[in-house]
Amino acid sequence: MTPTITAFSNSPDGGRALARDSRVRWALEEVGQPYDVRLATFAELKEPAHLSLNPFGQIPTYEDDDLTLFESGAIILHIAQTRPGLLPADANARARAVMWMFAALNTIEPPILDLAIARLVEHDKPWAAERLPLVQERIRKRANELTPRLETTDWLDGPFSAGDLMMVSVLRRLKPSGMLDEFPTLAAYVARGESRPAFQRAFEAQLAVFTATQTPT
Ligand code: GTB
Repeated sequence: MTPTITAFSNSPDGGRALARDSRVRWALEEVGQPYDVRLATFAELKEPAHLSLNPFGQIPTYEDDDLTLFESGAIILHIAQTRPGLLPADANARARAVMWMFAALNTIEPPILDLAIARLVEHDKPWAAERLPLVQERIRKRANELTPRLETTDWLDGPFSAGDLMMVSVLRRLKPSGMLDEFPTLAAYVARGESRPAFQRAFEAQLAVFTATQTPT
């Protein structure tokens, strides 16, 4: 059966592939798995039909036969475990690729998410100007810790894996703030990820949705 994922019908990312359906699209493209997309508005995400797929009322979700998943990490791990292309065969190398997926989601993404919230949601709070540099410093700390790992190799641990797919996807969220440019090694790593044909296909697919749903002026 062809899996179905969910995505925003009108993504606030402006077609830049920053919403989390894009990382799932990329994983599906990497393994050559065709997929369908069901689009949802913010309001539809909070209706019972979608809440039965994801109790948190968010995208992305993944449905394939009798399996329904939410959480982009769980979805990509499932895709990588059930189709060749995103995880090494060697058991230890496989465990390390999964470790990098968790590092991306659990160590690198939280301060990046805090920055997005600080810029988009909290910017008019009286304490915003004081908080922003603290959040930026937490990102710089992690970025500087990650940088040496990528100074002499293209990918985190051997060939491109689901760990790289997740790390590149997470680091891309530093682009709107301009902070990715502070870290040339990481910016080059992200550019390598984005130059992969599978990423390009995923990017074009989400952009086509965004373009089609824009109201002509
Ligand atoms: N932990 C979950 C996962 O990894 O799947 C988080 C899922 C999540 O945050 N989904 C967001 C969502 O559905 C979309 S991706 N939000 C709607 C809601 O909560 O009501 C987050 C996102 C949103 C917008 C941008 N952007 O505009 O750039 C980027 C990322």
